[in-house]
Amino acid sequence: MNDKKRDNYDSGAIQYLKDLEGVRRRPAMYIGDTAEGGFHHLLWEIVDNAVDEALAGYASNVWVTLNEDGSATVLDDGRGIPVDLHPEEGVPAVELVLTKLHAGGKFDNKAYAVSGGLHGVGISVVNALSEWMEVEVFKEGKVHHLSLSRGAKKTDLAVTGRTDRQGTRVTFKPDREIFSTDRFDYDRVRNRLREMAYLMGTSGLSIHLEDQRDGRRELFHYPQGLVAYIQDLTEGKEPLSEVIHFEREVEHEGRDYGVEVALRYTNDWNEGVFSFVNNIRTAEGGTHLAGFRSALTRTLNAWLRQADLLKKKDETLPTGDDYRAGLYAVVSVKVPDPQFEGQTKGKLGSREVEGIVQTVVNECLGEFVEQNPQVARNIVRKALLARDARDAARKQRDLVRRKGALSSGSLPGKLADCQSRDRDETELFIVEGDSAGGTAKSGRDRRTQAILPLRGKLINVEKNSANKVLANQELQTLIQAIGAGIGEDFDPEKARYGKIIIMTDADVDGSHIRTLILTFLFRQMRGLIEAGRVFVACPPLYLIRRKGEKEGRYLQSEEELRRALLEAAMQSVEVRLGAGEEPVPADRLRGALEAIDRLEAALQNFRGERRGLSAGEFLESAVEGKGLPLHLVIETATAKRHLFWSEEEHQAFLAEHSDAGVWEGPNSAVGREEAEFLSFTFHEREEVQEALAALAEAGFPVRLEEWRKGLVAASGKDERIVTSPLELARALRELGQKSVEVQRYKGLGEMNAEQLWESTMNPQTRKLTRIMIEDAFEADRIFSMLMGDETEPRRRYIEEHALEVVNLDI
Ligand code: TTJ
Repeated sequence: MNDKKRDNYDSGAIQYLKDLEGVRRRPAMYIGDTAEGGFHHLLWEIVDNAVDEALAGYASNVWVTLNEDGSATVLDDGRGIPVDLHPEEGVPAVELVLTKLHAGGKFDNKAYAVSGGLHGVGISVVNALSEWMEVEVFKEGKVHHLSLSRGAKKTDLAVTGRTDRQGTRVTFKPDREIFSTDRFDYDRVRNRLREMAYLMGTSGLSIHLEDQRDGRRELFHYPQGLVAYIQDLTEGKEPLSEVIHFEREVEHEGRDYGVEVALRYTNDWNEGVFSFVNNIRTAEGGTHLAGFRSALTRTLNAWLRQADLLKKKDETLPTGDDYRAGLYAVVSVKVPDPQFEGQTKGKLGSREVEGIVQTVVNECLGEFVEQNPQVARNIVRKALLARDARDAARKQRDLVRRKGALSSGSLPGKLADCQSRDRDETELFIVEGDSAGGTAKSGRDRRTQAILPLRGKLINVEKNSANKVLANQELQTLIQAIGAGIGEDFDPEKARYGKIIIMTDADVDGSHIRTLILTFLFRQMRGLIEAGRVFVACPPLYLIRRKGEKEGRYLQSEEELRRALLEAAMQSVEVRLGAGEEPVPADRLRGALEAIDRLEAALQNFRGERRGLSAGEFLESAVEGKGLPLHLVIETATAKRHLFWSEEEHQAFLAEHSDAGVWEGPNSAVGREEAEFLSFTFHEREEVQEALAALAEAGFPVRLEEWRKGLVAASGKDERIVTSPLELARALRELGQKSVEVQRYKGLGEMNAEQLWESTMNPQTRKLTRIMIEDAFEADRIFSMLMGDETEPRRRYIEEHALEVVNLDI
């Protein structure tokens, strides 16, 4: 590097780090939020980059691994991120894309690449929000390695070995300091990867997913692309035809657009239409969907007229709604520089696209119906039936309305209404069973909270016609209480409550009833869910209170319980740094407890049994001046263990044994079974060292020999000698536990009115989960499965998911 470049680079590097610190200060600006959504966003960002390489025709496999330590690895077999020096900045290109904000995805001219689309915040944002990140580029026989942490570079890019493979591998762990969750959700990841595989199937892409935490693995490979998507979406339904598929490229004002549509009609009355722009789902639709819908109605009605299928001259034609019944379709467009609008930027706004899609669908579908009159006839007949059913349902509603069930004037007797008429502050609790309903009635805030107990069997919306559903007593009660009508008459503005909250037990029955209610709302009052007004209450799992006291705290998770027990220790346990010494004062003890909590969290997924070194042995391996080890290499033949404290020592050792197969994590060139050496990285090293430093700051010993002398933890007469930080953590938790009572709740029925209010209904203290239709494909599939005719998949699904508080992937 010449001096000028170096100066450039140094001042650049400082600026980049500042930019990424800005990302850490305001993460939501870049990834939406710091909960589940933003957490997974980091993974989509990395995957998008690998998939772009496949889209460009240079990679055909992407491997995604969810690791035991909470990190994720993405590997592709593409060209590898460039490692050569950037001409102006004098830094390896790979380093630049990882450390410079908005440099991601810009090193190639990718008109419709995924990473240039909706997600595209750049991989430097992932770096900024990761506790650590390892990047390996396999190129021209060499392994180039770079490690980073929280936006900063930890090591320079260096060649660390030789390889036969080609591609890029990125492993990263989202930062616990930023995110409120620390777990990748398998279902969420699989749904997204599967969707990508469908959308990009025809380019030959295979996406491999493996969950190291439980061994699950799946391959997504759909060379038939959207046709396979629609086939799978309509599986188990009665189709009216094969999948109709067409794809066109269109030039418009000098720019290239792509339109691809796959559609199929089935015999059911639901609709499943999904739209995408540049391979990103547009949940709120937009101009492409509008163009598709109007062309569909126009083309089919034109065919209907010329085929003389109307019996009477003045008969009304089916409407767009009638053509939606039983329709399953994917509309995928490629748009240069797309404009997005709407609340979540999930709606395509680009005006020119409507006409482009319209023209393509008019032509292609027009041609299809000309050539397949039998299919066209079936589709059109179905729409005529839908039209008639719509008329009949209207009559039925009028009838029911006259009897009072749908009018807002009369309210069901079971409803305990609230006093307030200011809708924004009101809530309707739908409660399972009369007994919990009674408790809720006495526990509620009468001013703003209404209670509707539902009892007995709710009718299954998936299996019954609209008329029957409307005639069902329990559902009529619910429709009356909400007061906004249903189906096409549904008007969310008329809903009598601001929030609809479903409150059921956290068991199998509870989840079944919750699903029945959600299915009904999804099919008949979808607008409420879309507006984010439907919630699930989260009753607590535990009540913890000090012995002899009445007041306690409600806890929602094991994690909260762990913290609460340490907190209890704070109140009741004395710690002395040696026998006969003064107890550690309260402020220092608090600092120590926080450090211990951090230590336990960092070592929580250590999985010593798989690495051949326990968490305790790891801590014991600390060496003066060098700290904890960074790598462990195991010789498989002899089980001999080699520890390394630096990257250099580790690489030197491996280089010396470079003929031997080394397994270094999932998707290594050699399988774990065949390898002569297993190599592990202790990514938790830094976090553990920081926790130990915090413990030292609170006055606790740094060196192991000092711990060996024995510390004393005591609660009253119960005294324990501990000789390591982990033993201290265990003793504190056990002693803390003795001062409290922990009650586990199995259902709402175990709580009295006051407890139910305090733990589940009080807006100040409760927790609610908002139901969102994040994945309508999944929602539709799951509802059909849970409520449809096939019993086996339903049983399996309920068994797998019953105990999750709410997890319908919607
Ligand atoms: C860019 O243009 C020159 C050749 O390489 C192109 C490129 O960047 N390829 C690329 C990036 N392939 N794979 C990636 C990639 C893969 C993963 C897993 C993660 C990231 C951030 C990028």
